[in-house]
Amino acid sequence: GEAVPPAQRSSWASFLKSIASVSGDLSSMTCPPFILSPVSLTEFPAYWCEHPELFSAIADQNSEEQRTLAVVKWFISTLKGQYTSRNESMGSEKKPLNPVLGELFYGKWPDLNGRGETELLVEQVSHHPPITAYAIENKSKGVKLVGHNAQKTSFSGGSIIVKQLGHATLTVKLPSGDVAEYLITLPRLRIDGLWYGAPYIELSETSWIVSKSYVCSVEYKGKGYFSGKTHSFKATLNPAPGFGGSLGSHVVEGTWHTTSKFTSGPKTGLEFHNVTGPKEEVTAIGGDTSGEMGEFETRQLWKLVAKGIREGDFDMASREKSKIENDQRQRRKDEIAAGTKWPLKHFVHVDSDPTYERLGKLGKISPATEDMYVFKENWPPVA
Ligand code: 0T9
Repeated sequence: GEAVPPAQRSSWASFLKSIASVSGDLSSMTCPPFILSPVSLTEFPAYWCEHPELFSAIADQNSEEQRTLAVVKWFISTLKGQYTSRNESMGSEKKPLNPVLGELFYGKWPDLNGRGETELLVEQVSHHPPITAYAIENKSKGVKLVGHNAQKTSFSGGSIIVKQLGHATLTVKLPSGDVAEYLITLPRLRIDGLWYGAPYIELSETSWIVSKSYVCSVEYKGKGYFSGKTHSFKATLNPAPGFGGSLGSHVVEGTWHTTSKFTSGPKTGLEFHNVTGPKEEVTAIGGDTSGEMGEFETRQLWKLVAKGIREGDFDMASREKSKIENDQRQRRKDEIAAGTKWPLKHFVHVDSDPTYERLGKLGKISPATEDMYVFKENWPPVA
């Protein structure tokens, strides 16, 4: 454990031992302080839109084929932020703050160069297991992403394996009045580098982007696999059954944290995505107790815990964290006593998702159905 501060080596070693035995949900495990992040998981859905111009560009395409390519390009371009940004900002992957039930995060990306404003809304819809639901919308362009996330973790060969549960649906309002739908599933993660105290993520297996006209698989490989390079992927776009006559096939290969190009189809040789330039972080909305979100706004809620972690005052961090957890326990007890349930603010939980079932079949996605959190359209918040 070279990256582990000497005083925390034994606690890191016992943490590693315990993850080998705790399977399923790592979110509530106690970690040595050096590996704690001051950012809650409710902020992570912002990674979906750190290239707002690629999100809005989905609406600007004039054919089904071009639109699908724009969706895949936007998706691939989010991966660098989703899976490597903590290494860049904090030196390694870190354990995010585990959100409380009802925790909220709202944000936006401004309207620049006619791309329209994009709004983000996140709500922690379950605490145990942790489930985060989100909606991201560019209203002026008619592009909207709604999804939820959960994780199932296990330990294998010294790495943490994270199976992502949940999915997202992207909808695009077309000039014709129709709505194009894209089902998006999520890759599997392996967290390596644990032994050294310097965790980082590699992606594996396959995720899907499926609409009624196209099936796109994205295969992920790390060092030593098809291109030999870390963070490699291969995206294969094929027309869905019945669309083969009018739509073309494409293959794209590269590394998702840098660039990729077309390797098969009419655009062979051309660049596909390029994320070597800057990204645009979300602007958080709210965050003071008098606002609509009150104490449940993530940065407000975790303010003192985050300050403790950032400034190395871990006694304060753990004291403040205990306060939040005790308050949560009391709320759950009170709800049981009153026979009530915590009301979700923006989402409604349902057991199955018809869009997932219909499109999932085209990509042979398993499981055959998944639950979902339907976004109530009572948003954006009145500023
Ligand atoms: C959805 C993303 C997800 C959330 C995080 C596995 C993880 C929690 C979930 C999947 C986002 O769209 C993408 C990126 C990073 C994922 C996190 C990485 C991570 O380590 C945590 C888990 C719960 C841990 O904190 C494990 C313990 C820790 C010591 C390893 C650094």
